[in-house]
Amino acid sequence: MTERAYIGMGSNLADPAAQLRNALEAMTRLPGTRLAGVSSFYVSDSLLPGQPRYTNAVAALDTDLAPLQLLDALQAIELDQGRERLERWGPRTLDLDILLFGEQLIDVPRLQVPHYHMQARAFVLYPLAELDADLQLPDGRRLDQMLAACPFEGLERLPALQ
Ligand code: ROI
Repeated sequence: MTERAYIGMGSNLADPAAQLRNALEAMTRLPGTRLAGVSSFYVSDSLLPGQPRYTNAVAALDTDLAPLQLLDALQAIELDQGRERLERWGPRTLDLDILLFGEQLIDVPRLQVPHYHMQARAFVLYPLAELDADLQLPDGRRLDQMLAACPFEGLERLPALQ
């Protein structure tokens, strides 16, 4: 069965926008998967002080992969782009998070969907809303209500690529 998954993307090292573009290219090559949409790129300060600024975006994938297969594939792309897990929450060349996977609620040690922190993160919610402003989460929360509680403040939307 094909499911619509939303992927949160982030980078704050080694030309972040290029990291995101490479990751999008890599996601188009995933088996049984179609890249259905990409948000604008947004730049914001790190939630942790002392790190370089992040570039973030959200991608929509239509995929026949199972959730953990998709997670494996995304982690392989992270590793391929030089991600080293040196410290939790540390700066990273590429972070790919499954935010939503169809209507599924997933809670296993490797994967929690909807993604835990998405409701508080403007750099996730605003790009997600570009792709589907009417989105309702499988736990009943509505994206427009989450946005109303999460100021745009501090986000800088980059102009679209030509
Ligand atoms: N801050 C921003 N702006 N974007 C991120 O993707 C991001 N990721 C993180 C922490 C360090 C929490 N801060 C972030 O993991």
